[in-house]
Amino acid sequence: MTNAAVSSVSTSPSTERRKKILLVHPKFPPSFWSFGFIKDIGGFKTVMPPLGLCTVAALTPPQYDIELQDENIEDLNFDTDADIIVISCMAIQEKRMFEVADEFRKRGKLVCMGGPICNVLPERCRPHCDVLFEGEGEYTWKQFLGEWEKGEHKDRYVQVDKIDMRDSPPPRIDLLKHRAYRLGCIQTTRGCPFTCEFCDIIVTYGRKVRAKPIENVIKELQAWADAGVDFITIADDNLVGDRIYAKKMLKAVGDWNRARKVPLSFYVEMSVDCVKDPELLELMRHANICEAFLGIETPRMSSLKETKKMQNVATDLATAIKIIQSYGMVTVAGMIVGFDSDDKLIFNDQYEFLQKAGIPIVMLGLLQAIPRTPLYERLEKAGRLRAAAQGNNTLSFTNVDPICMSYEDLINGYRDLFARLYTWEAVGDRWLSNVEQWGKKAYYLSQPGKTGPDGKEIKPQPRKWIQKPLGRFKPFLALQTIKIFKYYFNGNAARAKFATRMLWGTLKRAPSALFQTVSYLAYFIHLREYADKVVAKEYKFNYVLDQVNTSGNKFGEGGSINMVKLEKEKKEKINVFDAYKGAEKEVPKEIAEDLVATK
Ligand code: B12
Ligand code: SF4
Repeated sequence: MTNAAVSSVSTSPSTERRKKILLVHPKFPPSFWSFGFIKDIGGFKTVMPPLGLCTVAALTPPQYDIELQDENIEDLNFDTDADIIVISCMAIQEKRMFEVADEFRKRGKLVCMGGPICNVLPERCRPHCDVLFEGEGEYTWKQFLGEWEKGEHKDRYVQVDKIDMRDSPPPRIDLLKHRAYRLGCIQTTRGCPFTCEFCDIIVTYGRKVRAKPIENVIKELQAWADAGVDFITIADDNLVGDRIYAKKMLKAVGDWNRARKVPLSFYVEMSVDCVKDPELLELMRHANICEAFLGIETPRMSSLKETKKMQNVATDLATAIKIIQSYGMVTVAGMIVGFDSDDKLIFNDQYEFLQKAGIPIVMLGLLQAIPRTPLYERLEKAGRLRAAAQGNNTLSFTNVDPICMSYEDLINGYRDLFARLYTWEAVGDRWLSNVEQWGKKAYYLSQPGKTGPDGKEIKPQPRKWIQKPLGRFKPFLALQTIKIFKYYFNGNAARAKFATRMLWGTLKRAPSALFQTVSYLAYFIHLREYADKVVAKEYKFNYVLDQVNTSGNKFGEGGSINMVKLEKEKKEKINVFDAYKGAEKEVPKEIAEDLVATK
């Protein structure tokens, strides 16, 4: 562990009473993922709990009292008797985070900041906090508390070396008001072996995949199940970054889950190269993974090569999607426009690809240069950063100067494509195409020579849809269905036509998935409203850099510890095989070949 201290600060802690720590999660602005437009229908206040804060709570020794306030579910109480305030969030919450921090500091509170925003924009956080934490908190938080107790803590702690995941305790989910959240959340691994140029994950969490012991994963799942939660996000950066671990973990999770009366259903994020491993896909089906976010980015090979997403270059993307869907999953695509190779034709290319692949949910973003990433460094050197970075890449704004078209053409093209993708007709086509892969009419995608877990070649027939995506029956679901139908059948002909087509189309293709379609009808209300009310609007981001240290660059970014450079300095060559260190003998021939192809 390497910690960089900037200066010592002496604040004597109170010794009389039990000390208290208040953990604060600031409010999200409306976003693609906020589900802000359907909170009423869904009966939740926000999508997911702040796992980082629950982890910090679990790292805190028992002699402290802890309270967690999530502003996404309740108003914050600034008049607290807490000794320490911890604020953690993503860059998208930046504005609110700083307001909240300033308010607590006005009241004389010691404010600590950590989380994804501090990992990439520490210079901007600096003026708003007393103690700044960069990187994973498993070691630095305990170090800080020990030093604070003695009145000699520092004002900055940086975790450079990656932590051992065995030292990451089960998050304190007992602090949460579970009913206010749509989903629970666990993390089984951190890091990803790939090399995508724009990605901050490999900067913060590294390219060597580190995993939690599988027995801890099951314990965490049991805790969520005991809390009455049915839907879980596996918040791994790439579920299949280490396929050997992923298989063992999914087998254990599947066995545990299928033994339950009503299995939990899972949402995951993973790279499409998983398609080359049918055993892995079969285990995902067994575990009851019902939705998968896939980082596809673009159908254009030149853009994929430019951004070093080699695992996608080596994959037939449209076919890969159909195969993944046939294992019972709804697919979500992460797509990006604005690569250097993107000209004005990219908007139509993206549309054609997404409709052909039939990916119902598309998170279409603009290429953004996140500080500390290799992309940021390249563009900074080339003088192509046009503004300060901000945390939401699904707004009509980017900090990158494009090459093959003007900035205005890029923004307008992005907006038009977003709107086009979320017309009722386009959504209906993509949804039914996905559902088709669960039904009898699924056109079989053979994988010649590929064998299933039983060692036999996979037979050319559709897989039965065995997913259980809906959780336990709750009376609230009936009310929810009424609200969804009210939205679609309230006299608006286009909506009614869409909903009828979705329901009837599902009945024809995979009748057992009918209620799955009903629940996604709610999802599409949010996405359609987001397209109309947020993306379609002009977005201006004029960042005021008052008090920010701009010695690194004029945007107050990147001048601090640069993890990419540090990693390079270590001269430790990282390659995609690193995830398999110590288990080389277990790497099946076909995975090894695939990894060579994606290096
Ligand atoms: C699950 C997840 C989501 C969930 C929501 C999670 C939530 N709480 O609401 C969903 C899918 C909805 C989501 C959405 C988005 N997400 Co998201 N998400 C994640 C993911 C995969 C896991 C988050 C998590 O639970 N991590 C596990 C916890 C334990 O990690 P952690 O919070 O970072 O905490 C650790 C350290 O940061 C540190 N720490 C944190 N706080 C503190 C405080 C102190 C005092 C200390 C000492 C340490 C410390 O210690 C912890 C343990 O090591 C991360 C990737 C990742 N690996 O984290 C992306 C990530 C956080 N998301 C990201 C983004 C960009 C988004 C979106 C803005 C995308 C978009 N364009 O809409 C949206 C915004 C959300 C919204 N509601 O509007 C980025 C954030 C980039 C940044 N630097 O800000 C990440 C890093 C992924 C990425 N690289 O692209 N996301
Ligand atoms: S596959 Fe995903 S997590 Fe891995 S480097 Fe690429 S963008 Fe980052």
